[in-house]
Amino acid sequence: MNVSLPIKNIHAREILDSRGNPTLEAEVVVENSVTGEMACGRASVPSGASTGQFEAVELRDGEVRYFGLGVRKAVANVNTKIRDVLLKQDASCQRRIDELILGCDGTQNKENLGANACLGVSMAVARAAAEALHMPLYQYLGGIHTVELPIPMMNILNGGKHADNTVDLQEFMIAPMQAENFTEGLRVCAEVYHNLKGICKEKGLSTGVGDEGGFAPNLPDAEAVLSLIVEAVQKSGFTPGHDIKIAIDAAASELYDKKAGRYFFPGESKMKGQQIYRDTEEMISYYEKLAGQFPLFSLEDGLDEEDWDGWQKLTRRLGERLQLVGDDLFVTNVKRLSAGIKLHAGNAILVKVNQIGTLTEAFAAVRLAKENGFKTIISHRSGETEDAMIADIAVAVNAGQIKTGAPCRTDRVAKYNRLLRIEEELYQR
Ligand code: 2PG
Ligand code: MG
Repeated sequence: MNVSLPIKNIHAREILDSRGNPTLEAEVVVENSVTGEMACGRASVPSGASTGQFEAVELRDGEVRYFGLGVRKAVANVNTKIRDVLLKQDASCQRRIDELILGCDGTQNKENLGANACLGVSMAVARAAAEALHMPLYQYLGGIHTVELPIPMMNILNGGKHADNTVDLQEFMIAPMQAENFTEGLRVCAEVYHNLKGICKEKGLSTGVGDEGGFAPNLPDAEAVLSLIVEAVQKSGFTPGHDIKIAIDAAASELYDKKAGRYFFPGESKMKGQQIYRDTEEMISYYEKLAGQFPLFSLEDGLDEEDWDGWQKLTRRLGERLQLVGDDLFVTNVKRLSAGIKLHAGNAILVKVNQIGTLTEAFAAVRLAKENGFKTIISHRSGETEDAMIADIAVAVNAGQIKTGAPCRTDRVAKYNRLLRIEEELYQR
């Protein structure tokens, strides 16, 4: 007898994210048609700070409470419209569920219901289905193909919109290249993180952290950050470029001055006492120089989200040497990713489920990327919750890489700890 999992109830509420802003949490109750058992899945929605302008719409109330950031409208949409459409539907048909949500919204960018409303339910349905079938979520989503733990891209130094320091590029991450498994890779990165803290202390630099748990000292430029990280890697007994490589998320759309047609570096300008601008050519040459001096392997959002020409040039110049990751450029959207593939703009995609609003669409982006030789990285947002679903997703789709912040702040560590448990389940039992 085939099992089905009719949805019995759906409920959403407003909770807080890691920045103290409201976000949406959804719960879905299903019944196992064979055993009659009930199961509940809960999921919460993350939120970005350096959001891409082409992301699906995050519905905010715009009222006085919470400075306009309340999500009661999105919550109401779940508790009425989405609930009405999904009650009695089979939670084990994720694609059908997500299609019904899309149909209920009826817009291209989910402005009607809100991508936060859509995603909360989409995720909670998957979790409820996995619960009802007594399966780990990664296995429910990925089946027997779940073999690969992702390499962590650990953000140990924060800048840009994620911190109040003078570092203009948003994220400086380390990745363990030689670790025999995820558990070891995590240890390697965490040790470097602790040594980076010690070095900052010695140099009289702040050890306060940014939104993603990385340190956020005032430093003059990217070279200074990278030198510090290399020092921390060496102090930890690892070889930069061999054991550990470095990734940058420039989040360049945030630096782009549309009118001037070039990129402005406010922190570097302040530290050096002169206005620092770089045009597209200069940005590419700058990255080229950094890649020559430091063991970089990955560069995310090196240029603005609308600069397709620039991205093509960047990919021609550095695509053989670096993983060039589109985050704001692709926004987990198969249409934008298809354009990138055609134009040879970038060679990897950052996948954030809330950029697009349903699991089915996010998985479609991963599939399209893989079919075209693009690398995939499952990513958190700078505003997170204790929900660690991205860990399960990274394993389920064999993404290869995950970006989920520093080994600091429980909203980040929850994902790493979930991956430790998954690795144990898959390989050590
Ligand atoms: C990014 C993300 C996550 P935000 O730019 O990659 O690190 O930041 O969630 O603020 O968009
Ligand atoms: Mg990014």
